[in-house]
Formats: sequence, structure tokens, C-alpha cells
Amino acid sequence: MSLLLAMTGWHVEDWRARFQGLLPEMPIVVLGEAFDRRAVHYVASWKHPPGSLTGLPNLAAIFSLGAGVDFLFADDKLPAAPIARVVDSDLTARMSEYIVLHCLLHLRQQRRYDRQQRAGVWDDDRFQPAAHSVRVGIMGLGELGQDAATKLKVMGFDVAGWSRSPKAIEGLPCFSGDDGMKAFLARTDILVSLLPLTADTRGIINAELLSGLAQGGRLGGPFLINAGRGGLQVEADILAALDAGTLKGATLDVFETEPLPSESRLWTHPGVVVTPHNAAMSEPEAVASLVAAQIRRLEAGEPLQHVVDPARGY
Ligand code: NDP
Ligand code: OXD
Repeated sequence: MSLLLAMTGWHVEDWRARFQGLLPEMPIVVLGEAFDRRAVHYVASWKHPPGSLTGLPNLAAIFSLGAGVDFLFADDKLPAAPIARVVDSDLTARMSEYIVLHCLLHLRQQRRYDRQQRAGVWDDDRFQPAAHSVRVGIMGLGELGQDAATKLKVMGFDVAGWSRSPKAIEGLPCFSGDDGMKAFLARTDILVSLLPLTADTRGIINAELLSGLAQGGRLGGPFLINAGRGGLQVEADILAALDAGTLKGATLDVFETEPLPSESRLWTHPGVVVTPHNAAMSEPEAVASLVAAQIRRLEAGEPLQHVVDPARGY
């Protein structure tokens, strides 16, 4: 019985050593080397080459080494084994740090003061709106969205959320589905996207959605923060809204193409903050421990945790 490591862009030998330390009795094999395909019971994947997981007749589970699973469902030859993803309190806390940081950055107009400092300008217009007068709308009320909502509320923001299925969360106005979208956007000054990338959410942050955001709020126009996936956003529409002034600014951690191409106008647009898909990096040791614990659960006859639904795509 072995664990197959299937990854692109990561140091696979580091991961082999990590897993070997945690699962000393289990052979750890690596895609690309010769191994017995019948012996593979588990796969740990991060962006494995599509089609490379076929012909594993005894596969019991596939583990995403990230919180997202869109890269798995992009493989149309993915075996029909249960899929579990990373749910890690440290990763969740890091994402909330990022969301709170960037909501505060836009609330406190920090980019403007950075520009003024570089120009040696002391601005006599020192007005700052209160956090409670700014409405944050979080798209995606899962592990990450709910934690971000809690922490934004501590900072005083007026927070609401939007999800696929209806929710009742104390102290958080919740909207859901297509029916709830219009009212949700209309009360949003800072839109935070923490959605997974699925067939339903691809391209959701487009001209139509942006045109539904509140105009005339305390920030003088709406802001966007996307830390979900780049495939959620239509970058041409975001740039057009920024140019038109109907979107006042954006923080983007994820992009249609990563790394963000050097010719993208997002790099230089004064209204845009770019970060390199590191809103919430997970510690490799923590991720390996979570996967090893899941394997031990299965070996002990216990159910897999954090299983995703292939029909929903997340
Ligand atoms: P969860 O699966 O816990 O939550 C997903 C949320 O999105 C749920 O509330 C779900 O609704 C909602 N949702 C899904 N589809 C739709 C839809 N069609 N319409 C409305 N709402 C929808 O995911 P996490 O919170 O753990 O993670 C979210 C994403 O964050 C990941 O998939 C990943 O892409 C991204 N991520 C980014 C990182 C970064 O560094 N930038 C790091 C880690 C993750 P419902 O509650 O009804 O099911
Ligand atoms: C993840 C990510 O899915 O890093 O964990 O985006």
C-alpha cells in the first residue's frame, strides 16, 4: 500500500521526506519514477499533470494539498475516488489577516497617503470614514469567509455575506443564490471574494456584477478584494470599471493567468494592489500532517474529513 505524490512546481523530494517522516511504514512514490500502480491507495496532489492519475485500480482517496480543488476537477480523467481538501486553522487565520489588512487599507486610504508621502504632500483633507459606516460584502461563507466576517466585525465593519445555500449566522446578514445577489451587491462598499472556482462561479466578477455594487457609500465608490481564484474575475471588466471610476480600487491576490503577465495593466494601475497569490500560504509541515492524519483515519476505518462534492465542484 503506497502514497503517490503528484505535483507540479513544488520540491517533491521535500514532500517525500515530510510524508516518510509521518508515515514511516508506508512507501512514498513519486509521479515520473517507476512504481507499482496497483499498490497506490492514496494520492497527494498539487496541480498534477491532467490524465496522470489513471490506471490506479486500488485508489482509496485523493488529497488536495491546497484548500482549493479546482485544479483536480480540471482533469477530465480524474479517477472517481473520494477527494479531501486542506482545512487548516493556520491557513484560515492568515487569510483573515489578509482580508482585514486590505479592508483597512482601503478604509484608511493608505494608497493615497503612500503617494502623498512620496510627493512630500501634507494633505489638509484628513477626513477618515468610520469602519461601521462601511459595508463589506463577503462572497463565499465557508471556512475562510466566515472567519473573515468574524474578524472584520471585530474591526467594526458592517459585514454581510453571500453563499450558494441559505444560511442563518447570528449577527451576520446572509444572502444566497441568484435571488439574493442584487440586494447583497447593493449594500456592498467593499466586495470580498472568497469563493471556490467552479463551473458556476467562473467569471462571476464581471461587468454586470461590478455595476450592481453600491455607489455613493462612505468610501466614495466601491472596492473589490479577490483572494479566491483568478478564474472568478474578468480582468478586462475590472480594468474598465476602474477606468470609468465605477470601481474605486481593487486588491487582487489571484489572476486569470499566474504569474500575472508583465504586460498586464493591473501591475501599474494606480487603483490596484497586486499580491502574488500568497494571501494564505499553508505551512507544508502542517499540510502533510493533516494528510497523514486523514490516511490514519481511513486505515482505522474512520470516515474521511473535508470531503468535496464533485457535483458542486467544491
Ligand atoms: P469552502 O468550501 O469552505 O466555502 C466555499 C463557499 O463558497 C461556501 O460558502 C459556498 O456556499 C460558496 N459558494 C460556492 N459556490 C457558490 C456559488 N455558485 N454561489 C454562491 N456561493 C457559492 O471554501 P473555503 O472557504 O475553504 O475556500 C474558498 C476558496 O479560497 C478556495 O476554494 C480557494 O480557491 C481559495 N483559497 C485561496 C487562497 C489564497 O492564498 N489566495 C488560499 C486558500 C484558499 P455554501 O456555503 O452554500 O456551500
Ligand atoms: C490553496 C491556495 O488552495 O493556495 O490552498 O490557493
